[in-house]
Amino acid sequence: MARLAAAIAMLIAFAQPALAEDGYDLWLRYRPLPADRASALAARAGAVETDEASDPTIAAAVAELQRALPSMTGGGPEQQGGVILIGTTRSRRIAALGLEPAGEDGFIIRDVTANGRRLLVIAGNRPVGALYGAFHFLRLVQQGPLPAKLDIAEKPRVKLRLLNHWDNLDRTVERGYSGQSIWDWWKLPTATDPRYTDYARANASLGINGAVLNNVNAKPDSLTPQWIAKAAKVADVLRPYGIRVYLSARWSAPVELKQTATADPLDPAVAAWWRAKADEIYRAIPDFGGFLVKANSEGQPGPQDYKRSHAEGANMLAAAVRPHGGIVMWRAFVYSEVDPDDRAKQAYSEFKPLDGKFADNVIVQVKNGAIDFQPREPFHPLFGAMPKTPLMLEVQITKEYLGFATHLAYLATMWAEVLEADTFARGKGSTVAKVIDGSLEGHALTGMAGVANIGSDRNWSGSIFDQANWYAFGRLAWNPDLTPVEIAREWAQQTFTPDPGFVDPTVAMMLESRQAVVDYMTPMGLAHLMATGHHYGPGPWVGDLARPEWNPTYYHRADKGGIGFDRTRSGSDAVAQYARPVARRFADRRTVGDDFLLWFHHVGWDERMASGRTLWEEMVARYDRGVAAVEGMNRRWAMLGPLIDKERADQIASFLVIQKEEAIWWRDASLAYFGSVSGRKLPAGVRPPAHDLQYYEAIRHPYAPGHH
Ligand code: BDP
Repeated sequence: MARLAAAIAMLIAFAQPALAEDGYDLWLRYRPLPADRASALAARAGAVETDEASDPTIAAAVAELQRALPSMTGGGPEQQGGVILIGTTRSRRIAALGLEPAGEDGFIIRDVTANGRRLLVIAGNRPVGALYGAFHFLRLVQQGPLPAKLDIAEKPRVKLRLLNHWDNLDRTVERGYSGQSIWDWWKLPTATDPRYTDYARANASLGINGAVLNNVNAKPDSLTPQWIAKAAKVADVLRPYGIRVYLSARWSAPVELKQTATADPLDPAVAAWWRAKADEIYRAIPDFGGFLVKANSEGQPGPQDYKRSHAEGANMLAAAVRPHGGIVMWRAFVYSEVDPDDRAKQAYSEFKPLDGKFADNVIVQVKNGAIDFQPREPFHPLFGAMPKTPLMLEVQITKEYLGFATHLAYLATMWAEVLEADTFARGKGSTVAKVIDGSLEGHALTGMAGVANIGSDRNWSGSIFDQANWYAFGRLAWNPDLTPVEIAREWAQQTFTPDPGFVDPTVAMMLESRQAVVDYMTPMGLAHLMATGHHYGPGPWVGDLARPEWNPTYYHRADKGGIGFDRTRSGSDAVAQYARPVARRFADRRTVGDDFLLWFHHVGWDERMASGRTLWEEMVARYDRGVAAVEGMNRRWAMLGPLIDKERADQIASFLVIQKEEAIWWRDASLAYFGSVSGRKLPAGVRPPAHDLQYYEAIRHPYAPGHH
């Protein structure tokens, strides 16, 4: 009997977490380290100590270390070596060390000797700083051998680091390609899911500190007591991880809920309703972050329905949440079918005159480009143009326009391109990064939002490589100056293996991947050429939709003579919305560069490009280059896949095949169409499209995911 009990105890002691590599563990895999690294780690960090275990955030940090370290070192409690001391500067032991972490969310990781004992200290001013420090430490451990002495101090550059979930109350996800919403609204608030905690851990590991739970195309129901209780339950689970909950608010909610006669922001009854609603939400969620609003955009109601401005609308809501320390994120993604002006100009035209008119707890949320999350857009002209208003950057992590969840497109390169772009708002060096981190104009309220790619799929993001985009978003929101290559490297090291034989070529593939998508979908500054509705696959021929600016033909303007949207003075003059040096560069055919050529210029098919080719030949070459890049990725993965686990390797391999087929589809359909419009023949030796144009035009995909 005793022997049996002992055997069971042994089994329990040696039970390892299941090692299935289905992607669920993301970059927090904590797999056993090779023996030398394991013993070095145990000697350094065999046990965890804290004086603040009663704090739920510190407890979460300790739990993470205690889950990770034994798993990586392979050691049970008897193998303890060095000690990690974790906590805040409020703890006496940490205060005695004289460490000074920076800011509210910053942390320090340092090897110290105290009373003859070697300690690895992870400290923040607040518990969440310590939590971020713990995750940072685990990131380093998973990346390879630790340096002999750690002395790290970090703090985030941006205050609001938020995911925007476009999740509907029926659990569908607008533009979501990873299954259903992770929020199982139907079962909330009584039942939660362990996934919520793992979601929180993953976000906290990156420093993401907020989540807007519901779609910007919001329903009024999400503001009813029933749904507030559900959101409150989610907030309870996320809170220890430093993540606040926000809600998208539908402008006309009080009217639709039959509680006010109007949604006019200047009507006192409307303001009173929102104040009471905010009070009610804060009673349920004391640290509620605030509201995100899509107003007067794509059919959504808004203050303009009552002849009031965006600022009047935003300020009314801001007053409602102000007593509780809440904020309003007001989206600048607006364009109107009754405005005949270039869609790319409309957000600037509406918002620029409102600079200085927003309350100080309002931040205006601006997409990276002026149209709509296309594979490549020049930076949005509002960046740098509203110095008196805090602006937050909105990027789309879910790949609505870059191949859904199957195409490999690493988006850090796209986001870095925007963050590094120089607005010249205050002379050279006025990058978008400095606009959104507040340093250019001295704003304290700063932010970056990413439209989440997270769903109920076992691997969270629909594909393994799409996890890298969630990861990269969080890392860039923490520090917009991190480079795509360093982010890709640390992600791949943690997600797969630190082996450079795998990591180096995988990172190289990631870095090329977004340009490949640009090349096979929308080369040379083209944009918005996708099929209608679901946005899956090519539709450059579409020109019969009700609203002019929904038609691909509106964007490419191809005819017998040439292609491209003239946004110079001879056209829509959108270039004039940029600061002078930028406007000059974009307006000049010699300086605009190939990447944005057709975004700003209408160019003759036979005009010569820098390469010496005609425009038509250059476009053909780009489409071919895009397809070739994906073929190359398939070949490379055939070598790399065997270096990792079969389950993930096989899924990646099969998705690369889908990407190849669809790259060819995009290329063939686009060339068939543009060839027919231009009347130009394919250059000698170029493979003709597999089918005629009618074939591509007839393709329908009524059941593509993510549609709304
Ligand atoms: C577009 C999406 C649409 C969103 C909209 C937005 O197609 O589903 O509602 O952006 O950002 O790209 O509001």
